[in-house]
Amino acid sequence: MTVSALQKARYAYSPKLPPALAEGAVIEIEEGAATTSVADQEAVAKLFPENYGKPKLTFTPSPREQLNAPINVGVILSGGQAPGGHNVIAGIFDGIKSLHPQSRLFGFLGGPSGVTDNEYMELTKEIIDEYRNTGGFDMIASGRTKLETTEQFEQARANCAALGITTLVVIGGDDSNTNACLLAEYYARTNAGINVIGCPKTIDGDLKNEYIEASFGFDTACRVYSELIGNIQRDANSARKYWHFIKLMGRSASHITLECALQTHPNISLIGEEVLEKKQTLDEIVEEIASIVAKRSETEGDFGVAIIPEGLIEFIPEVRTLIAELNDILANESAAFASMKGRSEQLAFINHRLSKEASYTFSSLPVAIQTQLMLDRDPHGNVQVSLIETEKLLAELVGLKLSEWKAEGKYNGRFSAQAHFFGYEGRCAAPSNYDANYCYSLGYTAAALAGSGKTGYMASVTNTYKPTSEWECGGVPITMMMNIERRHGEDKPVIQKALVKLDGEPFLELCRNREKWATTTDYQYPGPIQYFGPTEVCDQITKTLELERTRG
Ligand code: FBP
Repeated sequence: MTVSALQKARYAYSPKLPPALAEGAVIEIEEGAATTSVADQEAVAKLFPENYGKPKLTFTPSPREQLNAPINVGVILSGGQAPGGHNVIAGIFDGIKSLHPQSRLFGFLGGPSGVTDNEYMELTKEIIDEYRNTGGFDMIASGRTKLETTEQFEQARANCAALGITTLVVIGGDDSNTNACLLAEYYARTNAGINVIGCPKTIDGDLKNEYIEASFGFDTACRVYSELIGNIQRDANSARKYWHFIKLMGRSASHITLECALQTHPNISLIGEEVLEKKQTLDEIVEEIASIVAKRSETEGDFGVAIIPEGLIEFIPEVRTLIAELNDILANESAAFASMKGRSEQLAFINHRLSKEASYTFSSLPVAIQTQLMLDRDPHGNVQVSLIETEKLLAELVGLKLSEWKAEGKYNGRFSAQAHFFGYEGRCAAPSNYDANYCYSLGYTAAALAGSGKTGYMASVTNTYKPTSEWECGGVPITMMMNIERRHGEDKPVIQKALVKLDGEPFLELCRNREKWATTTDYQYPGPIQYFGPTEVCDQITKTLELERTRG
């Protein structure tokens, strides 16, 4: 295999570990007080009698101590790719080897289905070394199969037992970690002899709380998008003839858009959570954008950049109601819907079942968007917002609004729009130093939890806004993060998504600046991720983490 010069250099990078792990195997654990879930305590406790209330765990630096016998661990990558996944696996590998040199790591292939279908490979040093500090999930590949039925749990148990696996590590987002917790509960209840540990992954940044400071991949993905936004801003400011509408990944929460806004200072940054809070209609959003376009046309020129979170559409109250109704219809009448022939039959089927208000909203949307809203949900019941072209919808509606204003003599500019979607471009980038260190530490922490026989925990590494010499690590009970939500037409326990807090420092920082960024041209150009060089360039943390932890 030939590798690029950068990749070769990155192989040589040694990720840093928190002091509690740097000494080698960690067995010293400090247990905190009993914990409760973030909401719906009674219902969550009832569903997780084995795991609910477990204490939070903190590792303390301790002398090297090895296990008496090796352990076998299985690992699954679940959901969308996020930079740093390979380092989590490398961390697990090195961690279990430090616990006992004969310990073995098995990677289940293609996501959670690997463990039920018994598709796996043993991860040896040679394989691991080939992927250290690289982006992507291609070492074992990922998938979105949902592990939820007893039959799947039993298949997974049998396949793990055959390999002598006593801990399964699930690297995933909120939905995958919810299922990891269900699996942990089932295995504890049935004395299966298999523990389950989660790791917080998602570029979306919405799996975080007091103890999970960030989901891995968010840092790198935002840096890639910010580089691209900066490049487009330079182009916009050079050509001065286009308005660029850029949709950014982030299925529900708008953390990515907010972080990129803070890194690049675009003229318009829409935040879904604010739209919901202000109950803004689609028309109001369009009017707000059009007003900025018109104002800039008179002062700066007919150019600008607007960034839009892909989840925006779900935050617009009337569209949110529509999507909730669509979700229930598509979940409860999937067979009948599938039997409809052609788009017009499908539209009639849906319209007939929607409430009057939802039907009105649905009918007012362009047909392309209607069709995109009817597409299959993912296995967790989510609308696949990356397939909905909100950037084109907004560009089109803003164009129409400006034409109206022109006819009324209120606007005299020239509006020409370009639409972009940045998502997949950032998910497999080589992890930044932050993600390389964080992911390796998460994997090593998961190994330590496995070595201590813990289950139902998520690996946690905190203080990451400080130098690695001050990082702390341990485990957080997954039930602590749960509440009850409606999914696929049913109430289910799920990890609560961390949405953008409107009273949080990152959003307040945007508010303090957005008038200036809208009316002037104050673009920032962060440039590409730097892996080598001065620490203030290479070891930056996200603005979000910095503002949340140092000013929050
Ligand atoms: P995860 O939550 O699984 O990490 O995935 C996040 C994400 O990248 C979203 O930002 C995006 O909407 C979605 O995955 C795209 O999914 P897919 O890879 O299936 O197209």
